[in-house]
Amino acid sequence: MKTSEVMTSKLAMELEDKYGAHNYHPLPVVLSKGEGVYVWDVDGKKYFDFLSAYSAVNQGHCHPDIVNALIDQSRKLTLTSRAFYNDCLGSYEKYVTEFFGFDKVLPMNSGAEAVETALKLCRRWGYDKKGIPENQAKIIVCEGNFHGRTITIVSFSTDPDSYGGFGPKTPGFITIPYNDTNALEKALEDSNVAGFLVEPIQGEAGVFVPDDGYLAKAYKLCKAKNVLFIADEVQTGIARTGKLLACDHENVKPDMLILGKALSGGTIPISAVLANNDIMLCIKPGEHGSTFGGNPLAAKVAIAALEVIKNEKLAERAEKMGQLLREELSKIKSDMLVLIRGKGLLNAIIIKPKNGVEAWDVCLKMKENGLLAKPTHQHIIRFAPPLVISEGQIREAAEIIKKSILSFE
Ligand code: IF1
Repeated sequence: MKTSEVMTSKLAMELEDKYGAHNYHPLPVVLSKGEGVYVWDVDGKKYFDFLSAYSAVNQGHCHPDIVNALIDQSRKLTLTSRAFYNDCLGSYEKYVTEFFGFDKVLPMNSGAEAVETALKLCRRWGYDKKGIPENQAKIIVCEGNFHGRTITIVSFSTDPDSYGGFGPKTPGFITIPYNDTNALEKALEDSNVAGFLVEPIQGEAGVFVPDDGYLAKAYKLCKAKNVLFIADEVQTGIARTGKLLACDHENVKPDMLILGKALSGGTIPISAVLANNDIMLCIKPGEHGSTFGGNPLAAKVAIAALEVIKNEKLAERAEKMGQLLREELSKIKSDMLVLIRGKGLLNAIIIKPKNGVEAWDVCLKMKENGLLAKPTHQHIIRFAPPLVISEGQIREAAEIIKKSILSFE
């Protein structure tokens, strides 16, 4: 492509189709700019971003404080590898462990890498500290889970689109129904269980909010059987659900906390596993790591991203704006809108198909009207705007959602 060629929507989609793997089915919109709660397409049309890159952009697109931290550090030192020390990582490790209240952090890059790290840590703790016989450790996971796309993670997925055609599966996982403490209690009878990996709210499953008390009961059952409670807060964490962590709604302090996405404010991939010494020190030098894990650039960006969460009180804002959004959506009178659910600013609606119109068509109509969202599974539309959204913007966005749904009446 000649550099002078204008990037039109048509050209952008053609290039991706011709030269990119077909592992996604994006909504037909080509974005070129983001700021706060808004994104713009290549033709200059402005949209509310109601997906926030699946909760990676909690602080709003291109937040100036985070971008400035990125620019400043990128002019000094971006990557040393962990073969050497650098002058940023230690301060970040102190900052983030104090921010979330753990002894130590193991810095990684993608959410899936952090989940894999937690699984390795859990198994190693099971052998070294719980005395599980070698290669017998089991980890309990929930039906409807989404923890990433690696072979081990999809091995314990219950979604054929995730695991189909990628066998053989990694062994050592027990699957139980989500939001079912009786099933968990039964599974915990197995003395070789080392951990329970759970999303405090199942995002991909369609913003499935468990019953009040589920997390606290599950945690208690795990402690009674000396099993690690591992919270995957890659999507629910960092203020998204109206508290710093979704576990905070039930005052549950997980044994291992997995973070990603908004840990960088959506600038570069940054993830982490936090735990106390008795777990974290089970992994010895040379037994785990990654080229970019804990790089100086990520260290500075992550501090800036968390400072924004704290200074702009984004958890409190998510709580308030989420309530307002659900209130506004509940005023929409349409038999297509059958359910609204969520916590903070992690919400979803369920669309009942009507005259062949499905959630995808509603998303296309919302796009036309200036709001971007995408269905998860066939009939569920997730609404997760950046947490910096204002009351006026919530009302304006709700109007767009209402107008779009009623256009099919
Ligand atoms: C995609 C879903 C959401 C996650 C939880 C770990 C990860 C994710 C709870 C892995 C990632 C992303 C992946 C992204 C779309 C998005 C997603 F639709 F795929 F399922 F949010 F619900 N734990 N979720 O939600 O983190 O390796 O992606 O950094 O397109 O696959 P990652």
